[in-house]
Amino acid sequence: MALALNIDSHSLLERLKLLGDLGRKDGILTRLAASDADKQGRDQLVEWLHGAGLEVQIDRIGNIFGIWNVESDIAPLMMGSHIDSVINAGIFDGCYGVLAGLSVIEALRASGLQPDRPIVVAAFTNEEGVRFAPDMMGSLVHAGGLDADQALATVGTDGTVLGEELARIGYAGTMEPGSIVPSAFLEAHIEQGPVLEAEGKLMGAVANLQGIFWQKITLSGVANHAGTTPTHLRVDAGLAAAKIITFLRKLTDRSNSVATVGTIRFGPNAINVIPDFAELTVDLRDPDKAVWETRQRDLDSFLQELEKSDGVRIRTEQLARFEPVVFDEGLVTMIEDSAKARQLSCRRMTSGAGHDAQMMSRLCPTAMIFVPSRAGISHNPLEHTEEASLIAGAQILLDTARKIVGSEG
Ligand code: HGY
Ligand code: MN
Ligand code: MN
Repeated sequence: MALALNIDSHSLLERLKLLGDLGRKDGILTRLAASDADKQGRDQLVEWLHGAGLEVQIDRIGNIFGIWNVESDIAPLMMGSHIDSVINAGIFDGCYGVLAGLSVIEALRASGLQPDRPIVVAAFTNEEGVRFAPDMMGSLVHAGGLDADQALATVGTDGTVLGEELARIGYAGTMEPGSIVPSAFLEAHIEQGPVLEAEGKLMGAVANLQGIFWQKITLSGVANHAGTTPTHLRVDAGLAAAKIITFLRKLTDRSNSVATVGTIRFGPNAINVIPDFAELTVDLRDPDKAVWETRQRDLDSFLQELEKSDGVRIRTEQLARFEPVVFDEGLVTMIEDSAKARQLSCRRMTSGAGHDAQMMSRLCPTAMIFVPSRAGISHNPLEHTEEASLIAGAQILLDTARKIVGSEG
């Protein structure tokens, strides 16, 4: 019978609240990658990692690693997620996975149990991709999917350069990205969707994660007088942009696909001038690779039609394209068994959101643990998960980690 081991739930919950306040301005939490707010969160995390007795390494893309060095010829178990946020965010997205991973390491070290391999907790740079595209950038570079120098040269939505921003906040590390190739990667995360709560399930064993396609679309029309230009003589970039938004909803309605136009801007952006410029971004996802690829082709054909019908010129730029991934069956089963052993209801599920685990699955066996999100809300300050679920999820992470590193006691 394995020795029961528990995480320090009080410290996990306290740290989540504390980290959730770092970078807040006028009550709004926005901790965009490589910003001053991100630095505050990073500094606090590094302090906690040192306090846990871990070796701290920062790589060239600013990924942070807390390492429990153990003499072994087995590659490390890695757990982790991200601490950067979207705009006006909640406090659990990403942070939960990093702090749960840290609490697991602390519980194992306090128990005196000796793992059969090193254990690492990671906080990956720029998972959200809101300031610098693509998202999951730090873990993508770590997994070899994007060249580090190319990533560092990325220009953000605010015109800054990622590498310069990381240097400015003191997180342009020296370790070569990808230096730590784990034997397994586990990520605990809030579900950010409605499924677990709707089904009254406490845990999610994430078996797969949907494909993500991000594209910037720029439309050029003809600026003209809003009052004197008859409708049939207009070349209206704003109208064409609106047609894209409604097309995407029609394309994905009543399907497994989801499409979002989250940003849009017009030029010259004046109340009485027909816009000659529109720029928007598309986020298009589906768990089925073939369907996801068809949707992208459908969008492409629609844009070609739109150029003809509206006389606008359209340019597209791909910002991210990550295929659906299937996680490691063995690890998913381990997570299910850990939940069962603690009589926690659990169901297998797909992740609608992108995660660092999506990238790490290119390197090693990977899986995720989900805990319920109240009303399925996330990327919103109302994001909330009950304390009991946060603790239970971290416990499952600990129990699963113990199975992997042979510290069942
Ligand atoms: O976009 C996503 O799904 C993640 O939150 N970066
Ligand atoms: Mn996240
Ligand atoms: Mn997110």
